[in-house]
Amino acid sequence: MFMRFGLILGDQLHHQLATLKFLNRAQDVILMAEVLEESTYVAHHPQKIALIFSAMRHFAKELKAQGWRVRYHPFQRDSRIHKLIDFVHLQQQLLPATAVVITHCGEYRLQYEIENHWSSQLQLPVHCLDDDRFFCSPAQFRQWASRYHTLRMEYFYREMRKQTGYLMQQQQPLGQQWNYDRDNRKTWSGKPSLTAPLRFELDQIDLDVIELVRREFPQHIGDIANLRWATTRSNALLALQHFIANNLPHFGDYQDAMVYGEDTLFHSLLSPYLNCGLLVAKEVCDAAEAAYHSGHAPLNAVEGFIRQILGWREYVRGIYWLRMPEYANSNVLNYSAALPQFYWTGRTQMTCMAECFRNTFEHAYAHHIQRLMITGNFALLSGVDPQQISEWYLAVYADAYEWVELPNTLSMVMHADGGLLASKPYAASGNYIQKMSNYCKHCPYNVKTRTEADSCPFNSLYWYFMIKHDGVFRSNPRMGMIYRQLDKLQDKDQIIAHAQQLLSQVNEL
Ligand code: FAD
Ligand code: DLZ
Ligand code: SF4
Repeated sequence: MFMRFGLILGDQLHHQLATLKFLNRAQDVILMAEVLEESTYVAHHPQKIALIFSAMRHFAKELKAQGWRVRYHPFQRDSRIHKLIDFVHLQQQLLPATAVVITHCGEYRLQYEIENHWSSQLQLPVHCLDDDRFFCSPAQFRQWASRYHTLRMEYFYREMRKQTGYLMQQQQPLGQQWNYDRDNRKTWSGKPSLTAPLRFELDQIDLDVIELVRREFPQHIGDIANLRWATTRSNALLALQHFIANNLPHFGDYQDAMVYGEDTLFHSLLSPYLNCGLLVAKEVCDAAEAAYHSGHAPLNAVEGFIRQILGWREYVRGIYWLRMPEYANSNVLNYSAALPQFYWTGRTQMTCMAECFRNTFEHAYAHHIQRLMITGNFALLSGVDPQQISEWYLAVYADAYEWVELPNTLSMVMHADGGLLASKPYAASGNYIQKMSNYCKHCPYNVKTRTEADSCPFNSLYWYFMIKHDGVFRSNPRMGMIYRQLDKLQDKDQIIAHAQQLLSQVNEL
């Protein structure tokens, strides 16, 4: 009887995955493997590895219960199986497979290997299926992109709203407005009250994996003890319900807020599940839209949330597959500074940065504004090599996969591609951070000054950034006001000297 292997990756843990729909459970065999190469190509946060391994083990168990034949390789550091292909090769020696089937993977590095080398190395046909967990395929995005000179997310998003019908009525956006971003910039000062993220009881599979990660990856930075992520689909569905019930109604208003000691506010914490397959984008958007129609959540919240998934998430994936592999080397500002050590130790006196690092290391999580406007903003202002900061973002978050991390880091944070995603860089001084958070109240630096010994480092670095890149940004119509302000500053020389001095001893900040 003819039999095929279906290889399922750690971020493809979905029961309706294209591979599973394509194969026949009566004759084909599913392969899954925990391997060294995937778990060390960056120094992933221990919680990210534990989430993936445990979710893989639970998923394999569910497949077996449904009648699939599954061959599963648990992690063994000294095994000969270092890479995914090694496991396929081993199974080939045991079972007479006639082909390998795989759903298109999320990272270029692995997809390239599979497309270009696996068939000849295995001497087997390798069929690659489209990943239909997304609303927009790379081919559809390419077609969309070919019609526009500037690839603005907003235009793409409107097209996706029309295609899916989310929050639409007779081809028009509900409320006669596509985007409620302007309503979504409130600061939070204690009300409405916050609900703690759900924590899930650990079962034996979770405990075994935690023990394994502790033992095998001791050098990876991040706490394993605080693992609170769901590792099964049923628990991920509970996390979705928890978000819709408690946080979605306020998601819009406080989307950009940051609060000392509060790590999650009204955010969903769903990205790790969306990205590894425990949840799919459609069911999450459906649940949010239903909450609007039932009167549970207001339009600005639901539109804001759906835009993140239907808009940003799909858009960055499209950009990634459109622009790779050259994209990964983008560096139009010619940045080369080393990533400061505090990105790995978390030790800095800058309270805003220390808070983001604490959240990151404790929970393998930081919300979007912490990533973009604090740790990202600092890397932009201090001229960090885009590849080093990209590697950091890929390592430290439970939701990090290159297809989503790279465009956010290179384009949105580092402006490394010259402004594909954003018409101006997301550079900000301490003034913005003070406006959107209460971090500065807890900080030894003075957010009001620029060039004193205790001045907020973001202030001089911000103006130094504008001065250094005058030739690039002055002509940008969205930055005219900033340059008019810069021209009026009397202390430019002191700013330059102060910023250069900070950068020369950046690890002391
Ligand atoms: P919420 O605030 O609740 O948002 C809801 C969902 O919208 C998220 O779960 C996510 O799926 C989606 N989303 C929101 N913003 C974005 C965005 N900019 N791009 C893509 N999807 C988005 N997201 C990842 O999933 N993986 C990454 O590796 C990743 N790296 C990032 C790196 C940088 C430098 C920046 C600035 C952002 C990055 N993001 C990444 C986007 C965003 O920060 C996270 O998706 C979000 O913080 C996840 O938390 P949440 O689920 O609570 O999100
Ligand atoms: C992230 C990750 C890790 C840490 N480990 C594994 C693994 O051992 N086996 C596996 O199949 N997948 C793992 N993954 C997810 C892959 O890295 C991911 O599938 C690719 O990067 C493609 O997106
Ligand atoms: Fe951050 Fe500056 Fe505020 Fe300190 S004063 S928290 S460094 S913005």
